[in-house]
Amino acid sequence: MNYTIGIDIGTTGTKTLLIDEAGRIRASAVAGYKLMTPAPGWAEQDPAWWARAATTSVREVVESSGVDPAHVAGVSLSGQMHGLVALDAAGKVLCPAMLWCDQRTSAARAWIENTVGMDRYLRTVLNPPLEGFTAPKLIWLRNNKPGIYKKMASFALPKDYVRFRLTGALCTEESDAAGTALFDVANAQWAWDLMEPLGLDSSLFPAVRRSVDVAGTITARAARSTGLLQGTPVIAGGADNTCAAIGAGIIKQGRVSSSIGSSGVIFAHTDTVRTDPQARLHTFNHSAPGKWYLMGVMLGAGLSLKWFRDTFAQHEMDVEKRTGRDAYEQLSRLAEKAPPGAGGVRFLPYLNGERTPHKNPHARGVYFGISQGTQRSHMIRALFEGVTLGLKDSLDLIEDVAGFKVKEIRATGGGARSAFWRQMQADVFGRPVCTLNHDEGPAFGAALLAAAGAGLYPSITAAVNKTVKVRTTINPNMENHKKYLALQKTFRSLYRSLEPEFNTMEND
Ligand code: XUL
Repeated sequence: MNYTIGIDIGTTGTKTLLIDEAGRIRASAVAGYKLMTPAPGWAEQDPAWWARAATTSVREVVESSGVDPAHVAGVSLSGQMHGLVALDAAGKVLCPAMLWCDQRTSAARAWIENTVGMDRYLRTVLNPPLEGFTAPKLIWLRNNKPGIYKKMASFALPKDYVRFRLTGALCTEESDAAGTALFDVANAQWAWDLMEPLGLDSSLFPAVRRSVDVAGTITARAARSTGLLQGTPVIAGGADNTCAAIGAGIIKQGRVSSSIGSSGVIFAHTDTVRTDPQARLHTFNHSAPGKWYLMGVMLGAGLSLKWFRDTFAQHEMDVEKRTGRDAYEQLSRLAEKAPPGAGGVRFLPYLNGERTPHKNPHARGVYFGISQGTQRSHMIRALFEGVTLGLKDSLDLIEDVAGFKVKEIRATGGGARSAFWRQMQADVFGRPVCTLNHDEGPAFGAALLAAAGAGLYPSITAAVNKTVKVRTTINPNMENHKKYLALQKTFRSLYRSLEPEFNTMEND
């Protein structure tokens, strides 16, 4: 029997899976790390934490599975997108990595848009240089840390940095390169014609592979720290969203997933390049070679719930400590007690600004409609509803742009574990919501890329067809759906009314 390993470099931790060639999970390990927010809107991590988390978790799965390392056919990685790891000529990290949820780069974004012109930019990159993307981070670094920028010889995306540490070879691959917003998405190459106007040296940009390509092999040093054999192939891998999509079987036009983790994502596979004329959706390269996807991203999905738990749910957290009963589970039980519509309370889930559909880093969270009769259960339900309505905004846009009607949605991520939230998704979307035989997130997709890349399967499609199956289908309650359609109107008009306030608030 052959085995593969998938490593997902997430925002709150790294998850590693060891699977057999039939897709069965033999071992899994998680290693957490913190998120640094040294200033409002900043989000940073030390890339060394990722590398350490990857090596310790790989060692753990190799040891706990009892699998002979000689039978590990390949390793691959997935990771949080858009991060910037600045490296010097010797491959040393020059400063903490700026992450996807870092919002400090508004001035750099505006500079890029004015310098190149949005029409020209969108023609090649197909996506605007949003605050969280890598492009404005590079410009921010040049403007604000010129000493570091001068020493920078190349940059890496988070999982590419970890692969570099495992193999000694630095490269990226199409799905993560697309998220830099410096990539020619239709032609799958760096957007070379934009480098000159932006003053970016082409030598900074690493080689681009396909997700299924062998990108290097485990070095002697990495072999010592992970327990793998030196020479084990390391397959390029993909962005966390494409790997999650692969794990959910989204490798065919018409298939769509909703993923609720820290961020919330609606992901639709497309066989051809499709773009939203207003660039509210992202158009990026899939990890399935030669394919693309449309994606709507909300920045504060699970994060909104985490904020509520950490700020207002001390009681539930105490109960969790005493009894082991998950605080989130307790909160969703409480939300269930309130009726759809949450007694008139509305929640706008824009704690860290929003990408889809508003592209506005200045948007903020809002509770609206609180009355004397409002109870805690209403507040919590309103939060679940606000996040789910935010995802519906992306779903509606995707249907418009992709030109097909979404028949069912595959639910993934932490949010899919709650039966209450799955039913709410079905009711808000007005479509059946499915769960899958695996819900291991991007690490599973990365392990499948390793299987395809190492030749255990002829293609990633074959690997997915063999290992990913729909397990359950939840049908929408159409009565509730009607209510949610009405609610969606207020949800949208509230944002529109408040937009001017959001945009000036920061100056107060
Ligand atoms: C996608 C995005 C997030 C991160 C989180 O554009 O920014 O989903 O990849 O891991």
